[in-house]
Amino acid sequence: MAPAVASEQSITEQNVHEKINKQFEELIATLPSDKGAIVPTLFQYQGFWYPPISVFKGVLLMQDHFKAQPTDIFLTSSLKSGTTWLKAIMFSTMNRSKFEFATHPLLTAGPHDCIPYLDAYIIDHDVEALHSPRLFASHSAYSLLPKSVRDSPDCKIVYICRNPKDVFVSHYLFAMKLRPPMLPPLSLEEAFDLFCRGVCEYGPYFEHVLGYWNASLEFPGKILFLKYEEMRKEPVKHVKHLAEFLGKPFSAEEEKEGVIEEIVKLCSFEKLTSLEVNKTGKVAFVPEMQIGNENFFRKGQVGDSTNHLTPEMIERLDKIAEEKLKGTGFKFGESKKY
Ligand code: PAP
Repeated sequence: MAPAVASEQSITEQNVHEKINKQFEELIATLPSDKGAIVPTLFQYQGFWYPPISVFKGVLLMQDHFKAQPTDIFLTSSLKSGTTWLKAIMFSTMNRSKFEFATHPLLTAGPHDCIPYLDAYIIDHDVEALHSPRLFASHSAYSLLPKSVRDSPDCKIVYICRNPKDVFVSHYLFAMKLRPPMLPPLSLEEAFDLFCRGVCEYGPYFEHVLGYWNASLEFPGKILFLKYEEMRKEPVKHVKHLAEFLGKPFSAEEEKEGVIEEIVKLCSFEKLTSLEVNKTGKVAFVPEMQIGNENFFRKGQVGDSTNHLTPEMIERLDKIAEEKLKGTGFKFGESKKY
C-alpha cells in the first residue's frame, strides 16, 4: 500500500510541474514587461513585478497547491526591508527552548538557511513533510499569497516594512553587485525612475506595503505589521511583542534571565556580520542563482539613503509617498539618520 501511494504522489508531482511549466510559458507571453535591475526583464503578474526565474513558477505552484495549516507562520516583506534580520529573530524566538545561545544554529547557518522562502522552496520540496509550526518567508504581495493562507483564521503573518528611500538604495546597491556583467549598466538615476514608477522586484513598493497594512487593520490578530526603523530603535520591546503575537510569550523567568536581550544580541547586525558563515557562506533560493550571504548585510542603518540620493530624488519619492499614503492612516518609520 505504501509504495503505491508514494508512486501516485510522484506522478501527481510530475503532472503538477508539467502543468506549471506550461502555464508559466503561456502566461509570460501575455504579461507586461519592463527593465529589471538584477535580471534584464521583469514581468507584471497580478499587479506585481517578478523576475522570470523559477521563483515565479513557485508563486504559481504556491497559489494553486499550498494548503495552509493553522500553525503556519509567515514572514512577509518587500525587498530590503529587514527580512534577513527578522528571519534570524523569528527563528531564534520560536526555537528558543531547543537551542543554547553558545551553540546556536545561527552561529553556523545564515538566517536565510533557517527560514525558507515558500515561493522558492515549494518548487523542489515537500512542504507537507515539514514539522509544525512551519515557518516560511515570502516577498509576495498580500493579494498573491495562497488563498488558504489569507482565509485561514489561525495562521499568522508578520510583515516588515522600511522607508522607501532606504529600501531603494539598499536594493540598488545589492542589485549592482548581482547584476550580470554582460547586461548594460543601469544607472542609479534610471533605477530610481523605475522604482518611482513601481517597477522593481515584487513591487510596486507602496502597493506592497499598503496591501499588508490594510490587511493588518482588517485582521489584527492574524497580521503583525512591523517597521524596520522602530525595531532598530527598540529591538527588545519589539521582540517581546513579536513573541506574544506568535503565541510564545517570554515567561517572567526568561525576561529575568535576559533571554530577549540574548536574542537581540545574537541577531544583531554586528554579531551576524562577524560570523564566518555570513562572510563566506552562500545561499541558493533557486537552483539558477547562488548568492553570497555577505550581500544581505551592508550597513544596516536608518537614513543611509541621504548619502546616495540627491535632494531632488528625495523630494520626488517623498511626494509619491505622500500621495500614495493619503487617507490610509499609514506612516513609514522615522527615516532620519541616527
Ligand atoms: P532581502 O530583501 O534581500 O532579503 P533584507 O534582509 O530584507 O534583504 O534587507 C537587507 C537590509 O537589511 C540591508 O540594509 P542596507 O543595505 O541598508 O544596509 C542589510 O544591511 C540590513 N540588515 C541585514 N541584517 C541586519 C541586522 N541584523 N540588523 C539590521 N539590519 C540588517
